[in-house]
Amino acid sequence: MPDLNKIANKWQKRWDQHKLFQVKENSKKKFYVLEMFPYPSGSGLHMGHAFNYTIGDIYARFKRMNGFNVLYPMGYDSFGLPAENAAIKAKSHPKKFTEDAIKNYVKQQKELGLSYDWSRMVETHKPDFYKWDQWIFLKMYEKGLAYKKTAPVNWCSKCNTVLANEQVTNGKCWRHEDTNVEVKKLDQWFFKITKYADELYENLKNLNDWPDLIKKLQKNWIGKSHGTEIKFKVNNEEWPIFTTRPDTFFGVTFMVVSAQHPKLMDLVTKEQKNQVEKFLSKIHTVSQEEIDKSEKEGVFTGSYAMHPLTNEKIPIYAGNFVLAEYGSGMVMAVPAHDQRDFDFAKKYKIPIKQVVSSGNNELNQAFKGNGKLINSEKFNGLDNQEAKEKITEYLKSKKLGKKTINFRLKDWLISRQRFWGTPIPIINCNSCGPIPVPEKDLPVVLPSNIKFGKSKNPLTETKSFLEVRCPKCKKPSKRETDTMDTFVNSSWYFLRYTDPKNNKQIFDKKKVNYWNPVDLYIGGKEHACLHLIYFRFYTKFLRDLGLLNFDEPCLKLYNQGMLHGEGGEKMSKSKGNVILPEVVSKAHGIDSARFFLVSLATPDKDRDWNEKGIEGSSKFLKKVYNYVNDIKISKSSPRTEHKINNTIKDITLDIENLRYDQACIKIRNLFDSLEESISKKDIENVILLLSPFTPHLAEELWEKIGNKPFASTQKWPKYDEKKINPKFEKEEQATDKIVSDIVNIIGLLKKEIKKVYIYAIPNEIEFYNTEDIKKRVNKEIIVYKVNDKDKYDPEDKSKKAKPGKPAIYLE
Ligand code: ANZ
Ligand code: ZN
Ligand code: ZN
Repeated sequence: MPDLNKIANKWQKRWDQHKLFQVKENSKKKFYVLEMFPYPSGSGLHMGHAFNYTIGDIYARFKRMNGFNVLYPMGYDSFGLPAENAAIKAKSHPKKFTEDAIKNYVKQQKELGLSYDWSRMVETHKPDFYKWDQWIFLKMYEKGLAYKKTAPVNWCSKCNTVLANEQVTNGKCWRHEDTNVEVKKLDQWFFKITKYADELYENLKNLNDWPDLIKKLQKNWIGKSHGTEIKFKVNNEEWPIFTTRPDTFFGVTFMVVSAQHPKLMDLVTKEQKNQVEKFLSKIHTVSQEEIDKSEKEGVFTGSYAMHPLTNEKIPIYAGNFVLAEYGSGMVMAVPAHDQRDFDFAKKYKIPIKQVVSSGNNELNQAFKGNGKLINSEKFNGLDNQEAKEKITEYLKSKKLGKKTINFRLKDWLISRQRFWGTPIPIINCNSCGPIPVPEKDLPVVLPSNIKFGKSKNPLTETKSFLEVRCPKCKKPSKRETDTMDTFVNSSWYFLRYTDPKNNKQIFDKKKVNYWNPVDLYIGGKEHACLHLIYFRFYTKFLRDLGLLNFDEPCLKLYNQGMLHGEGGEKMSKSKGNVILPEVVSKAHGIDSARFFLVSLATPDKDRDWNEKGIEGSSKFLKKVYNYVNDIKISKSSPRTEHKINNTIKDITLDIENLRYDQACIKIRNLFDSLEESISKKDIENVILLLSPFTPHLAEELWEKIGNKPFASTQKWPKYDEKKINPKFEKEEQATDKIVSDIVNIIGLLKKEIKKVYIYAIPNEIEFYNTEDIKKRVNKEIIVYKVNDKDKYDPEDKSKKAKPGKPAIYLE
């Protein structure tokens, strides 16, 4: 019996010694396989993570064997809150937690047999990495894309920091599903991602190999909307109001300004002040989620807007369903044609004026359909779709409005009030204001002598960090103590892999453009509107700096499925169903786990762990080992040649298209039909087919048949079309079919079966290979021609045989 565990150890060591998977730029065609790099958590990897990395590893190995120069790197997204919180608890430094965790990750990942180029590892908490975060910040600042402003922001009291909009779902923190996010007004740093809103939106069209779901989520998030901006006068000030329905312009009966609007109090009259303040104290946030679920509520501000065409006075309300940062934060409300406005008007007894004819005079809900305009002065009688254009044109001619495009996407709030992140390279001078740290002084390094005191961010109390002279006027000043959102690191780490040790530039232009864009990117769908938008933004920004010659970071995105515990539950410590790779390796060998995990379904599907399943895989691999151990290398029969060449043909396509499960089935079938005598070339090919899936076993067998290492770097087998024989193929299909029929019938019968009689029509009899079928169903098999006079057929079943469908009798 082979010891799969020992085999794995042996080959992992040799790969390491020979630096087998290290790559350099060359004249070959490149292929970049990337997995989203992990946050190195203290609890290490479980089998679910192992599954993710196996998906990429199989692809990388396959492409490598197919002659590509494959970049397949790994690194660690090692800044972040968990390490900081752990350090606070233990009164130590997050660096220690982080680096211990990374050591453990590297060890675990090596034990999975992943073929990374380890010389390219990046760790984002190291100054030689985050120096370039800071450099990018300075470039953004230079171009006006990094700025500071006081804004209502999302605050998580558990994280003790602000969050980006992308990090708030359903009004809760992304790390704390049980914690409501509060809105606070704070002075914060932003990146102007909105500069690229249109390109980020429009270019989704060109991402043909991205999952539709992700593209749809990003589209909604960016939210491009065509409409008209109309200027309303409020107390002698102009308010540009955004509407997608200029055709309903004459139906406006009130206005609603966001309860969070910075200028709200300017609109509130003395008489209404009390009422408004009472209302404001009641509402918490005005986020899209809140708007979607909570009841529309508001209060009169005391002010009026003037309708630009009718000169009517329109009352302005403050409301909880208007976003402060969309359009101008005020809407023209048309209760007859918008349901929110309708509900609001009913509640506060505001008139409802129909301007698109619904055919009914009274409405009991908003009419959103199309129709002819009414009550709209000279636009009466127009189709409302046409009226959109006409009214907009008219407003334009009067300089009262214009066509416009609005985006939902907001600028990315990047400051965090926490320690364990990239320091923002800014010095706050009392005389000069915020001054960027000169490039030559980078990196601004996190101090090591810190104490986590009462205020959560020790940077605010660490003098050696804090006190510095202003680069401009040289007066004593203070460093910025906010650090950057950890998502800045993952926005460009994939570029640094191409030149990870460069200490002169962020990366070499030639190198970065040789390897990029990423050809296959594997990761979870939960990043749709976080990382996967940010890294597109960074790519465009760095392109515009002249560093990159491509527009999109990755050509193909693949969302892997989840691995659940036995019984289908999510793997978690509290449920006690976490499967650890170390434990599985010890019991079954890591190759068995790799083979088992990808054989269950295509890698984008969820799957359950299953002890029986892994045992089955391990048994199969031992059978493979024993087969190679026992073979006589001489000649292959035509049938074997056929089978091997046909399998190469199929599997090559299966792997290329990430149908690993199909490939595994075909590998199993192949071993079912191999004979004891086989040619050297053929057995070599069979071993190479195994190599992406079970790389350690493949190396061992490669050596066993007398070859020099390494199987991992051999050429992928080519099939010979001439050896593929249609007759064998028919036979195979017929056998597969009859085997599955027999298995099904036996399953239904629920009685002990010993013999299986098969009655085939005469010219098909040659398709049914008794030995083959017997091997696979494990019963005695007797095959007759239907017209055989001497056949045993007590129930006259043979009459039922048809072409392609022999009859079966069981005993
Ligand atoms: C009048 C109107 C009449 C509207 C009607 C709709 C239907 P999208 O597609 O999302 O861009 N709106 C404008 N600014 C807003 C803000 N800050 N917060 C919440 N809603 C706002 O939606 C644009 C529509 O949303 C605009 O068109 C405006 O209401 C509202 F029968 O104007 B509409
Ligand atoms: Zn939180
Ligand atoms: Zn100064």
